[in-house]
Amino acid sequence: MTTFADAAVARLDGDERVIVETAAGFAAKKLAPFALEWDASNHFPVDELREASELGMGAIYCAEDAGGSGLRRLDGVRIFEQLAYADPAVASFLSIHNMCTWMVDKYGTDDQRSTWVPRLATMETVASYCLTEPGAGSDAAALATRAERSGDEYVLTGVKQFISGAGSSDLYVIMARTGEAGAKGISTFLVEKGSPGLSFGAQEHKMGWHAQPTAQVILDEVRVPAGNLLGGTEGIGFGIAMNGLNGGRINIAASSLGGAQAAFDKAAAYVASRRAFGNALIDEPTIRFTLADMATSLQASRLMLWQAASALDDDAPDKVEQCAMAKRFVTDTCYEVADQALQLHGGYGYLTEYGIEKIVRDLRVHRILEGTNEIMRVVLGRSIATR
Ligand code: FAD
Ligand code: 2MC
Repeated sequence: MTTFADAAVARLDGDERVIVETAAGFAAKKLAPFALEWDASNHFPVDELREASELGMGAIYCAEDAGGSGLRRLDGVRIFEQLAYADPAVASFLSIHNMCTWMVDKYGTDDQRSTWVPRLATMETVASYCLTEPGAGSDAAALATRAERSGDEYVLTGVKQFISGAGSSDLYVIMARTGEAGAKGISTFLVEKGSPGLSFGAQEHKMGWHAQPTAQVILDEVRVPAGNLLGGTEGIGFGIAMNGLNGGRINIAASSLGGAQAAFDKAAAYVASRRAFGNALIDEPTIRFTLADMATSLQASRLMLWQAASALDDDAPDKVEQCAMAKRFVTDTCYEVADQALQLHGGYGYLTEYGIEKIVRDLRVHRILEGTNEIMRVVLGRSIATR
């Protein structure tokens, strides 16, 4: 069956299509066959992530001079859709790693870029993004982790909450306070695993995202060289964190799209073969209407994501709003599509082996993290009110 997603890819130009097909081929071979097993065993597939990096997926939209792939955000969201078609949890982690890599590439000093970006691109170094704290989630600018200058070092103390990759990752990109209260007093630091005073909380037990770890990152007077202050300037860390998240938000949404597309394809095939009341379920008009609405939702999500990604590529004046709008719409809409796909499977959708309930569990958290969907509305609402 040719889906509308396939048709959208078929219309891309040659290079664009090769990028998408490379990601799809990798995902089908290296991720999809193992997704249920990794979910059941809480396995974080770092070896497969490193294989993805051999295809340029460790530093997708970073500059080539430092080892990045030099692709566009638009290519990025298409890649994450394909990876998530196989496993939304693994795709989402790779999107976080790419967010961190881009932050170092974009804002790092020459030394920081040449030291870290090549290793991040090959995923010899895997990175985690550390903004959230127990007392500061949505209100990220209220973070309390402190970084005090001491000679040619900084000393970091505080707790980061819900950190994806915590304990496994090699590099922690940490937002900490070096100055006044609020956004302007925040700086960003690169902290290596193994630094004395750096430890991790117990692994959280979660509804989904089982194929990647989540835990606290605990900093107890962790000393880092002053050269690990990202960009070499205090007070610019909140802007670095937020600009990283603009891309992160559309990549997480692309992971929702890939997961929902997979759930839709399974549901469309299922209702074509399942018989009830003397006919295939797909011959029931209300079921066809449901599929029609689901396909429309997926296509609307895809177009919105591509537009928001292009806004980032073009550094458009409304890029923040476009990314927030796409994150809110796509993660809500695609969660709904995945849930409808489960419903169309009847009781079988609730069984693990059909792979639908995992998609629903994985996609649920996309409405919460990288800025909750309420915060996306806050961002948009402020923009509308101050026009
Ligand atoms: P709160 O901020 O306490 O919000 C609670 C509720 O209030 C939410 O519904 C929220 O939308 C609502 N709310 C808050 N303020 C407003 C408002 N002004 N108007 C309307 N509603 C509002 N963080 C990282 O830094 N790095 C990671 O790698 C990372 N990974 C994560 C992985 C998982 C599995 C999870 C669950 C979370 C992860 N997070 C990570 C944290 C995530 O970003 C936060 O959970 C999220 O930003 C919300 O913060 P909070 O949980 O403290 O909720
Ligand atoms: N892009 C670029 N800059 C941004 C920005 C964005 N998306 N959002 C805010 N800024 C800038 C803003 O322009 C301002 O800069 P300046 O002082 O130069 O004018 C500065 O940041 C402070 O912004 P606000 O005055 O709007 O700050 P406020 O504290 O009122 O609100 C808010 C900020 C709510 C938008 C921000 O705290 C937020 O996005 N919260 C959600 C937190 C979040 O997304 N967490 C995700 C954690 S990561 C994760 O979940 C993973 C899975 C990895």
